[in-house]
Amino acid sequence: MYVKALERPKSLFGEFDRKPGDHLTTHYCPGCGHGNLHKYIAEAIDQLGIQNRTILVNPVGCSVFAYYYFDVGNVQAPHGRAPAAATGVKRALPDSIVISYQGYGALAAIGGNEILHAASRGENISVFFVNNAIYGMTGGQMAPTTLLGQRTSTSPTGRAIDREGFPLRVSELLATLEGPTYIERVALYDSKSRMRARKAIKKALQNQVEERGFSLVEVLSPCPTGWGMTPGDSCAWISDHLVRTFPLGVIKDLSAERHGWTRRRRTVAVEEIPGILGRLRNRADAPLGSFDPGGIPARYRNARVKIAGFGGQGVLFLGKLLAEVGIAEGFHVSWLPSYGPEMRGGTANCHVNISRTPVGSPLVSDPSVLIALNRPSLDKFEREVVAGGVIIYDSSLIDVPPTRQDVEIVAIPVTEIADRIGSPKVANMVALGAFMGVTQLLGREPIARVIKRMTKKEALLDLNLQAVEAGAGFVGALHADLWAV
Ligand SMILES: Cc1ncc(C[n+]2csc(CCOP(=O)(O)OP(=O)(O)O)c2C)c(N)n1
Ligand code: SF4
Repeated sequence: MYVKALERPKSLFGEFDRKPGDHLTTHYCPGCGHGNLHKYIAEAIDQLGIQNRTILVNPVGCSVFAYYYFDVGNVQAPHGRAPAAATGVKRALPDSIVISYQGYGALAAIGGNEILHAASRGENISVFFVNNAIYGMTGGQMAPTTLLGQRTSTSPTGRAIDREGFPLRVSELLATLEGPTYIERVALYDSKSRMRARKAIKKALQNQVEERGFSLVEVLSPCPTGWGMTPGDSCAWISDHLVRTFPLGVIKDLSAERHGWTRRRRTVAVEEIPGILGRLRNRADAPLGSFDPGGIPARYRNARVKIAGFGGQGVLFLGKLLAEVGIAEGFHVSWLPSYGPEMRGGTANCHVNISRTPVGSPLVSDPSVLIALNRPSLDKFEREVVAGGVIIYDSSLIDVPPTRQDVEIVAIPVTEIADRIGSPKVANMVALGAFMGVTQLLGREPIARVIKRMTKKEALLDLNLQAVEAGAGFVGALHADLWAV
């Protein structure tokens, strides 16, 4: 009689589809630690009963093909970006159990920033990372964790402090942050250390199931190929050398005191959906301020506006103001600034969407309205305007008018009007008035309200309001049928 003591965990496939003609072997080298680690993770998934809600974020590195072996949900992240991808998956599917699996090159070198911030945010994910002190997949190059004196393909005479600096202890570094809940370093070199690793892996997953927050297990793992050793010597090298620089044990553990650590989206009950859709529809149909929506020329109802000029002309403020008024009027809006490195005198432009339907992208690459306040801006953006759109430009600064025949052209001496009112600073408000008059999109009353709220200098308030009226009045004279002041 025999007792079956070892069984393949259900969360690992029995056969692998990776290579035609070979369904039974993995791609790992003999004696590699990745295989053990896969098995322990799969066992823990089985024991916790979470196979059907586990999503493994696969890295780039030796374990890039992990999705051939794990019978769970799988996502492939670019090199080093697994914690960011895991964050996205977990936020989108808070009930899933998300594993970020990485080598140390991915985690401590190119992805150092990703792991730092995922840990600092305390994402409720489980991170398993394999420290084999080199870059395995690409040929055994030096990694941040390479030991002092260790020879690798890129440190053939041994890692030296004066050339390559010290090995990086990421686990200790992360443990200084408030975000992480549980961090432990384990190893795979004998049966005792493997048992310890098993327990730590299960704990990291259990923490996530119980919503205890960010858990990370660092695994000192043999890489016979990269180290140029036999599997047996690799295990001995871990216990004799690697653990001296990377001591084993629990580095941080707040598991007992943390819970409810998942960021939950508000779930919507099925019966709520008609009400929500009704609200959205009403919003899109809502009367627009003091204006009859029928009065807005159809081409401006989902206005895509680009405003451009010199830095210091108030281009960005004008865009912000349009967006704020749009919000006050119940539109969907976005505002995206773009400016050069100079604080003054450089170029500046901004993209504004004021739309009756949700805005897909804040980028306005095909404006229906261009407000150009200097010549370089007109030269640069004139050709972007959609046919049937409008170009409003400052004719006091731009002496060469636009050449487009398929758009409406509104020349308005913005700077001159502002000077006459009393300050060149209010040129942007003159342009706002022109926009208001031409598009009929935003009401005078909400504009005045938002200007009052956003004008910091009391002395400028009256000038701003006058400037808007003057701009609107100027184009009103041109568009008497649309705007009467
Ligand atoms: C953005 C990017 N940079 C570099 C690479 C090349 N690259 C692939 S795997 C790898 C190193 C992997 O080492 P590690 O993360 O330690 O995993 P291991 O292979 O040791 O398991 C590198 C540098 C890449 N694929 N993508
Ligand atoms: S190179 Fe090293 S880490 Fe990669 S599969 Fe081979 S033994 Fe494993």
